[in-house]
Amino acid sequence: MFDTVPNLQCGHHVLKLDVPRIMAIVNVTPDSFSDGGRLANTESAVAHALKLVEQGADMLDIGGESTRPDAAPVSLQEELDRVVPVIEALSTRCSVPISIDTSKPEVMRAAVAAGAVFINDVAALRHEGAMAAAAELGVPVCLMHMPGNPRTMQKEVHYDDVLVQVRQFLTERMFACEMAGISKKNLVIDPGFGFGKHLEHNLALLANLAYFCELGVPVLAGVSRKSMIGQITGRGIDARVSGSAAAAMLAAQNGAGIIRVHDVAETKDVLAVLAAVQAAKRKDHSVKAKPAIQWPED
Ligand code: YH5
Repeated sequence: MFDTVPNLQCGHHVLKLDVPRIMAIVNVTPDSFSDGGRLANTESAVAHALKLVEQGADMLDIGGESTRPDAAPVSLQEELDRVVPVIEALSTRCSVPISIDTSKPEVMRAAVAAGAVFINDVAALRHEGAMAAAAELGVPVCLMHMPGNPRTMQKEVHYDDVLVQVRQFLTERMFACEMAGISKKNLVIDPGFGFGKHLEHNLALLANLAYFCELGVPVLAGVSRKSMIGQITGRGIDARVSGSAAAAMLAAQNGAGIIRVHDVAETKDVLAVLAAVQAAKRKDHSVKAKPAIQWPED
């Protein structure tokens, strides 16, 4: 599909995917920034978002609902009250496209009216009315793989072949979008790291991310600070920056067009290192890497 460079038209912004782009996470949940009430919460979320743009974020992902299995569900009004003021404030003050992280059609509509130009839906438009809302709004959409819903997804995790099954799911959702009148040019796909997956599945997805690029739309990867990084490094959530940066580099190397992260400055650096090394890669030599230590039987 992409002979040249895939571009995502996000409102008046063009997100050029010639190099991997950084989507910065902005959680607008009461405990994420402050406990000083709604206005203080909005102001600190906006300040945090602007700082992430300064660090080099290529887009902002604004979310008002936690997707953790144990999180209390957030009412529609509460989610609107959290995200709409933040999007309104940012859309006039910031230079990068704003994504709304939601599964609710009403939130999609209000967010786009407030200035969001991208929909990030972990439920891949399966909620009632979400597909129609996205089609009507005409902005790009990220379809993520998640078996069941956030409360059930980690209950019975089993795949015969995680790559094949996740790709099958995403192919079906892409087809449903096409049927609803959403152009393939407006689609992004995401294997959904940590959503209904164990470590072995997350590793298989990261190692073989290029398998999803074959579907001909940009691939988004979100590994930042997730438990897979904790399981590999043995570190708690606040000490997963290096592990997350390494995983971001691997995702980019394996074809991700957009990387969803908390730590923008650190991710920017690892992607710069990757780009510099990739630019130096010689096309006329096929140099095979050898393991650092070779055992006698090798
Ligand atoms: C994603 O992968 N993830 S919310 C648990 C953590 C840390 C982070 C235990 N929304 C994705 O970020 N949207 C989320 O530590 C997403 N892709 C897309 N497209 C979960 C999250 C997180 C969960």
